[in-house]
Amino acid sequence: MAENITIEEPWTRASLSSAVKNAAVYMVIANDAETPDALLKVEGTVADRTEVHEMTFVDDIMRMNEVESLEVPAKGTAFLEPGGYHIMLLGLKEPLKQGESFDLKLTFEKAGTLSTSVEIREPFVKEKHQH
Ligand SMILES: [Cu+2]
Repeated sequence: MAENITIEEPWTRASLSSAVKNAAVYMVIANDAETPDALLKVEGTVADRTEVHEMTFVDDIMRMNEVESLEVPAKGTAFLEPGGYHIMLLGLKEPLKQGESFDLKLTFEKAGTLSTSVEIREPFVKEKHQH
């Protein structure tokens, strides 16, 4: 049942320029059911492809791998956050503009398909002061 799944605070960053063709989307997925669920598929119209990715570091080198499914534990949460799991938008059709939003459709193994509105926040700006 879709009512067992709640998407909290879905967000991404605005594109710094039109040359940027990819973006990562973050959110918290809460499962209120007594059984685990899994995110299987994400669809949207803002990009050519939408994948679920995991970011890992191997010998200090950042890698991103597509995952077939992302488990959401029973009575638990799955965190999609910078440095970990994220939804990857590949081939953005238009730059993402701060303050706007767009829809994504998420399909879960048990809860079925639900739609969420992703908030576009300020672009990533490199820290000027590094120690
Ligand atoms: Cu990615």
